[in-house]
Amino acid sequence: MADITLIGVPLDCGKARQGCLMGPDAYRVAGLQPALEALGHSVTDMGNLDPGPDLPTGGPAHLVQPGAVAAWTKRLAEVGRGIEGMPVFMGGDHALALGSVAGMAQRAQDADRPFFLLWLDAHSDYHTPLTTESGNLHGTPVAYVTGQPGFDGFPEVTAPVSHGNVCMIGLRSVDPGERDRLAATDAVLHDMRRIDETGMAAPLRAFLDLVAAAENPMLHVSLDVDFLDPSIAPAVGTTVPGGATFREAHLVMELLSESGLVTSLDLVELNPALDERGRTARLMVDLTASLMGKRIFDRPTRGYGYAWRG
Ligand code: 6HN
Ligand code: MN
Ligand code: MN
Ligand code: MN
Repeated sequence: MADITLIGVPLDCGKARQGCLMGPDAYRVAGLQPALEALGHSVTDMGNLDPGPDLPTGGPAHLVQPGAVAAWTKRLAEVGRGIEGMPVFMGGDHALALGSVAGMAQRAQDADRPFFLLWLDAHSDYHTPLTTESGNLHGTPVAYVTGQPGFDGFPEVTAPVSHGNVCMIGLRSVDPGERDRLAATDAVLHDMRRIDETGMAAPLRAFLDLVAAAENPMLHVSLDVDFLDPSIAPAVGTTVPGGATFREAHLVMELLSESGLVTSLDLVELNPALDERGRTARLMVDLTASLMGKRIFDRPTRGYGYAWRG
C-alpha cells in the first residue's frame, strides 16, 4: 500500500482564464482522500500551498504572469524534492508541472534513480517562452523540465529529464512552434491517430516495459483533464474533440496500477467553474482510484509486480 500525500496547488497563473484555483477543493469535495483510503492506502492532505511573492523574470512581454509561475515552480520543486512516499499534486493548471516534475526529477537524481515522465494530454506542452503564441505558460512544462532555453528568471533545471524517458499519449493539438522541435527529439509520441490504430494498451505497455527495464525507476504521471474527451470531461478551458473515452482512460489507469511503477501524479487543468454538477471532478477521482488499485478483478501483472516503489 502507498503512503500518499495530497498537495493542494491552487495555481491559476498558467493562462488567462481563471478557475483552476478551485481544483484542489473540487477534488476534496469529490472525495479523493476517502476513495484512496478505501483502497487501503495511507493518505495525508497537506492542504494548499502558497507560492510566496512573484520572482523577477524576463522574456517576451506577452507572457502571462511569468513571475507568479516562476514562484510556484520554485515552491513546488522544493516540496516535490522533499516529499516522502507518493505525492499527488492536485491542480491547478498545467503550469504546476514545471515545479512538480522538476522536483520529482531532482528527487530521483538525489536517490540515483532513473526518472520517467508519462504525459497524458491533448497538448504536448512543449512551448518555451520564446515560441509560445498565447503567452500561456501552462503550454511549456515539458520544455522546461527537459532543459530547453528561454526560461529567464525561472529556477535553474538541475535534473533535466531525458527526452527518451518521456512518453506522450493523447496528442491531438500540437502547435507548429512546438511540433518540429519535439519531433526532432527521441520522446515517444502517440497522437490519437495512432491510438485509433493500436488502442491504448500496446503503446502504454511498451513504455512501461522500458520503464520496468531500468534500475529502480521513478515514474511521474501528468494527467491533464483534456486528455479525456470533452463529452465526459467538460471542466477544462482547452477542450479538444477526439479525446480518450471513459473506458480507454480507465484502461490506462489500470495498466499503470498493475505495473506498480508510478511514484508521483499530477491532476491538472480541472476548472470547476466549467464543470457540470461536479462530474469531471468525480471522474478524475475515479481515474485516480483506478491508478491506485481499484479494479473489478485482479489480472496477471506481466511480471512488474505490485510493490510500490516510492
Ligand atoms: N495545456 N498550445 C496551446 C498554447 O496556448 O500554447 C495550448 C496549451 C494547452 C496547455 O494543455 O496544459
Ligand atoms: Mn497540458
Ligand atoms: Mn492540455
Ligand atoms: Mn500555442
